Amino acid sequence: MKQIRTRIANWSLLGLLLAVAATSLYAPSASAHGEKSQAAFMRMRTIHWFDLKWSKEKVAVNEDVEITGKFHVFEGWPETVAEPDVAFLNIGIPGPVFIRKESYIGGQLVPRSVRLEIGKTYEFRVVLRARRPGDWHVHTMMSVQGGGPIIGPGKWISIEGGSFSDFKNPVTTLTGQTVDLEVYQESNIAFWHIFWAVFGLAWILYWVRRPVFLPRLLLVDAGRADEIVTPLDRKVGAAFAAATILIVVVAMSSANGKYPITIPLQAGTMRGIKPIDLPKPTVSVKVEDATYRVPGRAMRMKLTITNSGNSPIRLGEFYTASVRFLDSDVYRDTTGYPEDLLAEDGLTVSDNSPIAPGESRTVEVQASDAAWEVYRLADIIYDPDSRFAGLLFFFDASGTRQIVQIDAPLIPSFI
Ligand SMILES: [Cu+2]
Repeated sequence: MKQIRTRIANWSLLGLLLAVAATSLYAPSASAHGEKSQAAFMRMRTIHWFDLKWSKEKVAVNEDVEITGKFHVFEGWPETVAEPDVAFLNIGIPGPVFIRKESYIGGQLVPRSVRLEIGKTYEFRVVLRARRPGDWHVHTMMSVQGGGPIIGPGKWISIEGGSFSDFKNPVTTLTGQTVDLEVYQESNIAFWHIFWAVFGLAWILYWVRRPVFLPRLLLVDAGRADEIVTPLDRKVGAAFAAATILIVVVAMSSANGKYPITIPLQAGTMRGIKPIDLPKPTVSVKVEDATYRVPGRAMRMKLTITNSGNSPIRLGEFYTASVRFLDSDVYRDTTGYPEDLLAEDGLTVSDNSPIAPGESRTVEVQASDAAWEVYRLADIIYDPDSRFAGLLFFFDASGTRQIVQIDAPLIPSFI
């Protein structure tokens, strides 16, 4: 017996040590949080996030960060992802290290799910308030019912200054009272749960003062079950029952007295979210073919670009699945876009001289960066639908931008 016990103790100790070693000695810091492992074609063909801006990269506890931008719901939405009839503008962070103070789509506050329309472009804004010190990779994301999480680009934001315990979340109710949501009603919840736990415990303790199992079993077996429960026991039982009902009723009416105005949970999908009207581009692009090398970190496209506007234009950027490939001769990012997703000079165009109004030109475009591999867009080779989609950004001499969406099969090449 003693030997078995020591053995169990030894093995438990070993297990504990292994668990500690596995969690504390080896703790790699993750740099992407879910999106890499999702199917590449889904990331390319669902939501295109662009014009993202982060108001700050460093904040103190209780300070706000604002994330703004636009997203385009791609026309060729994949079959396996339910249409975004019920979608929720979320934020991808490891728990509430920030709290979401406000979030807007098209200027409308969106605390609930919304209905998005395929093919439309929307403007969004999220206000986050810093809560827990640390370096956090903050993603904008869209949760689509029946489809899953669609994760936007993630940016590192540091919360420095202040401590977790300084965090405050004041809210003024319509009854005129200002409360701190961080701690509001905490002691009330604790009180009632402990109260009822003790109440239940008291009931059990009342009975276990006397021998619990064997003597009672034998009495029942001998046909003398009635002797186990005495008249006093019955009175105590009735007292417990009456007290329970009394406390519930009194406490409920006192809660109603203290909080006379309460509302049910507010819920329901919001319809009629306003998209933005992007001017119809005066550039049209035809994807003649598109390929990528396996293995490799680049994709190539042959594009026929027709400029039907009235100023010469150049191609400045190709965006797909959060990765931005820029031609630094034409366009430079100033928004502090996440480094691992920004290929500052990742876009090479065989002839990127200005395309004159009325001119049509076929060019070879190469989008190349480690991000293609790091973010596993190269893994489209494993996908059941080898088609890509993205946005092209053209600029004229004055910097005016035009956005053209492209979408075509993406064919691997192995030699
Ligand atoms: Cu992340």
